[in-house]
Amino acid sequence: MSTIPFSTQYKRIATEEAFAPADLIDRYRKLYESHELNDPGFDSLWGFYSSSKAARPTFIREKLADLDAGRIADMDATGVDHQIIALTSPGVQVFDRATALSLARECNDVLEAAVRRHPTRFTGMIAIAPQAPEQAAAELQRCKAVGFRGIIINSHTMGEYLSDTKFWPIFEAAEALDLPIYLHPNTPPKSMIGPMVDAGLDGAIFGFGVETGFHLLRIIVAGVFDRFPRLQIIVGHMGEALPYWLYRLEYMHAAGVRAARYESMKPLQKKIGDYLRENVYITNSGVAWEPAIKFAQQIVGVDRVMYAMDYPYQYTPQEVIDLDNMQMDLADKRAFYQTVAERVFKL
Ligand code: 1DF
Ligand code: MN
Repeated sequence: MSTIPFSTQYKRIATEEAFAPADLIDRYRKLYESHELNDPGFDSLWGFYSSSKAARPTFIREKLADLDAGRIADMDATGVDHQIIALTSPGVQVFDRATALSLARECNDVLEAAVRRHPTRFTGMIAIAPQAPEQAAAELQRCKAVGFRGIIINSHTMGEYLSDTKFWPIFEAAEALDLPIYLHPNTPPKSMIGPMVDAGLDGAIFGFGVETGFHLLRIIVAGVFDRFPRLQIIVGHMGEALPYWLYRLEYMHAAGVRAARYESMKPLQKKIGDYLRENVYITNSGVAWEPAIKFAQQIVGVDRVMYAMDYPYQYTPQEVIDLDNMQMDLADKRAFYQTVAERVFKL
């Protein structure tokens, strides 16, 4: 039972909450032990979380697999009314096409059943295999029909980015089905991660943000939102720092385009900030920090910033108290915790 007197002036909807069936974690452990993937980021992340006996990874393994009483008790203890749940990173994006497709389907079935058991507490996002874009689009259709309200993609897929047009059938389907894509972090690919691992900076501490902010930027400068103007992408961790970069991004993008410096860098219909304000939602996953949240609200608007706990990776009850105590108008706080998510996920 909760001993914390949580504010009841709004619902708390947490939008980047993770799960993983125990057998997927087992597959991650075996994939790590096989050294077949040749991905130092995966080895660093799941070499640790799949088998470390330390308290935090043990807690996380147990909680990832729980889609019933334990998870709901933790939500009750932190005043979280509703979780938007997604398969943990890197999802099925580290397996061969056939395995990834069948695993995505299996994991989606597990999550769908949990949402059916706890419809007032859980909403699901769809795991897909970007390795097979056309089949992934079909899985979106199947899952939307049974109640899923978003899509999870864990950044790069074996070193490839969604800015590559071969992945655009996924964007086309997401736009047509009106399903937002949560572009969730992954560790950087082998081509980028080089000197991060030896410094311990490859994971959620920094590498995740570099990789995922970079990925969203690649999507923007490739013209994805000009081609799919109604597409909506959600990014966590305060927009993976892009709001803070925005002035420089716009200045240097315009300069690069004017000078025709890169063949690939074409003019865009809008400024980078316009895409952030029209096609991107930001969550505060991992960042329970008032100045950063207010800055994002100032840059993209109060109607584009949402709450996320990143359960079970950041199950820190004090953070809910800190966020409740932000010096912010009640209407804006309600937007942050509740009403933006209600609109985005059609709750
Ligand atoms: C971690 C953080 C792992 C996040 C995650 O999935 C994750 C972590 C494997 O702390 O290692 O989703 N996160 O979003 O901050
Ligand atoms: Mn996360």
